[in-house]
Amino acid sequence: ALDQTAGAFPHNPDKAQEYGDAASCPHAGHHQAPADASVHASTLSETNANEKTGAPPGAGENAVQGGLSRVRADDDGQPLSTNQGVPLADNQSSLKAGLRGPALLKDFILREKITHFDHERIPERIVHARGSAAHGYFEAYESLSDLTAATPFAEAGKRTPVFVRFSTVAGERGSKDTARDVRGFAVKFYTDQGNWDLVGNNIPVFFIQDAMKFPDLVHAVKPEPHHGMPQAASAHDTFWDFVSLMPESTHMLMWAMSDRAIPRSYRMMQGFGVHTFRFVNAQGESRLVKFHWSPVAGTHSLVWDEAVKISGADPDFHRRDLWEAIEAGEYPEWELAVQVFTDEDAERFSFDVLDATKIVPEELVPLRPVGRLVLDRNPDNFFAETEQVAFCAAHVIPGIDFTDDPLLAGRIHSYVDTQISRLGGPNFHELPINAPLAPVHNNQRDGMHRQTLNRGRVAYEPNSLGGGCPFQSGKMGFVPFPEPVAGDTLRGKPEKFAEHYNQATLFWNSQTEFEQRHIVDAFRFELSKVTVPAIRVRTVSMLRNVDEALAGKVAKGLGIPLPDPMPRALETSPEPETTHSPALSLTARPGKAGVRTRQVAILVHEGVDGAGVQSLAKALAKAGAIARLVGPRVGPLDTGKTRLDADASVENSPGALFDGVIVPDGQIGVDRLAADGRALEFLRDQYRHGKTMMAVGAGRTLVERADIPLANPDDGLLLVDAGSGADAFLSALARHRHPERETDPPAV
Ligand code: HDD
Repeated sequence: ALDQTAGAFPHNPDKAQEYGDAASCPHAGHHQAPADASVHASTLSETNANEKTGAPPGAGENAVQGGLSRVRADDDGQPLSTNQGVPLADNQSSLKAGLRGPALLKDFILREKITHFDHERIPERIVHARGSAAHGYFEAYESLSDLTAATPFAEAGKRTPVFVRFSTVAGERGSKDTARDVRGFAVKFYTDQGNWDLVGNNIPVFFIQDAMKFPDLVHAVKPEPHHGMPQAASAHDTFWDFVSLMPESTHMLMWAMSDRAIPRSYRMMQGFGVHTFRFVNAQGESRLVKFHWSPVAGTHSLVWDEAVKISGADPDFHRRDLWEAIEAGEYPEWELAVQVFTDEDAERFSFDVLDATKIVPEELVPLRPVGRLVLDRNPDNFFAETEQVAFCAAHVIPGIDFTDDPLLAGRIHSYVDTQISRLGGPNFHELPINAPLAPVHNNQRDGMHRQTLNRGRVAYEPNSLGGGCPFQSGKMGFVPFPEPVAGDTLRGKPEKFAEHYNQATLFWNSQTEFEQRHIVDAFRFELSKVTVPAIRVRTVSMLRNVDEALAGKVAKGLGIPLPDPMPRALETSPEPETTHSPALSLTARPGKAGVRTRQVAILVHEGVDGAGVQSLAKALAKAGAIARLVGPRVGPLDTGKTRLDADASVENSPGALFDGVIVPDGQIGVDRLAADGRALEFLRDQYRHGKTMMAVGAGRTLVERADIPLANPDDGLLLVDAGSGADAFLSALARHRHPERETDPPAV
């Protein structure tokens, strides 16, 4: 029998295991081979083993395994060859009859190269096409074996390798990172009992309650089918037409119109499993569970004007940020917390936990931290890993089970199905990035692109010719939670699913003033892009059921009278347990990273105080912030005694890309900067976006020239004397943003 005691499970004390010997063979006790393996497993060619075929796999070993090392390729010091390994003499010219003559059909080298190139693209994901990923590990804080048999939670300190992909939803593969959109947060755990994929989002609820509506939702938000516009945007008629006819989307719309939908970084957003899942322990007892990832760096967002400008200045803003942080050793980290409750608790809630448009407020069920996720390695190859990774909501392991959430039900089907066309067949699980580290043994065979060389004559079960292998593991395997089922076969929804507004109101009530302002602005912006007036009116009528002030402000912003509230499905709504949940505000989640990895521009020109710039840059670096010298152009600048090397320019790196700015002292340099409209625009954007700004000595002139009001400077606008200010700047920067200076319309 398999040894299932917690301590006997192999650990993954670090990610190196992914490539090491430990990963290339099954762990002792995880597979029981037939008593005499040679009788059943050997083939006639065994004795002819050579370098290519290798030694026969050891007892119970799976050929697909071996981590990623077996497929890594390095070309260092190697000659060019064809795909058949034939050395290439000349990679410059096609084969011709005479130097000016026709190219020849027999040029198999040219044809192989072009043919491969012609097929280098695969279909992009129908949703979540644009994304970025990284490797890392999950580490459990403590054993959760009383709650779940899921092996990543087996004991304190246990590490499970993971691959995590973040994404936008609506945009195509090459679209901008900073679109207003939900972000995917998909985690593949390579556990020692198989792969578990927690395929979540950065928003804890969803637009719809039933998978039946998913294709409609996606068709509505994607570019409109007649002209293919707009790209990566929900601000258009079809999206708002659909959601305003689907009041169940109201709660999600509140989140999607909040700053949550424009995160500052993938490293600075929460993640949620969204659905209610089940934990099942070794005794078969079950609790309901919700999964929450919280970033150690805090949950931070952009503001809309900034997101728009970043999308022009650096469409790869989030991809670059994730990549650079990991390369710099600033490993992004999240804490996993669970909300655990019983079926009886769930019965009592005013909402249905099977309804993915609802959260379980933290006031009802507190969060219990259970482990941490660390991303510490960038992929070697974007296509082979980030593009070919196949997440699947159906991938669960013993200890984790589904609930009857009707949105989840559709997902359990959809993901494998979509990979079959996206990745070209049923063997996508053999791609190195998808292959589990746990052994795979079954009688599934053949199909497109099959890698495994299944040995022996037996491909069925039961069998006697293979010694009965591979065999069922009974209770040691995945046993579904025996949830009782009752009821007629019908299409419909449970009663509590009909309440659509309580939690939208809860979200609105829990936002601070500036967050509410941003929500109003986002509705106004999005609906202003809608061309059919009736759709605007319908949306505002829906918002009247959330909050009168919200609806009033949006109506005013659109220049329309307040319509009647949309009729509710329920005459009397159930009383919500809570009407205010502070945890729903971004301001409740500052994180612990302070200024680490924050990007600060120091504007430089010939004639600024070079020594002052250097000492500020040093102080920033010491605190873990990243100082960039932004000049009129890149390259060395003479500042008198010191020479500064500008690594960015006001042309290639405008103000929206930075978390803060410093204008150094030195009148001559500052005057030169003031003559450059881009430097003034840089400061205006920094001001408008609520960034931390500091002017040292004569640097003040530049701020004045940019028409930034200095009469009552807020905490994020510092005017200091030469040689001071570094500490004040750093503590203002740690506040992320200074929304108190915002006005509508912006003053600057
Ligand atoms: Fe989905 C991809 C998350 C509802 C069908 N989904 C996809 C990805 C994420 C999510 C993060 C990208 C995975 C990656 O990085 O490769 N999806 C969600 C969440 C949902 C949700 C949190 C609601 C709670 N999805 C949902 C429904 C369906 C799908 C209801 C279909 C019935 N999702 C898919 C898909 C995708 C996908 C079509 C596209 C590419 C892929 O799967 O691999 O199967």
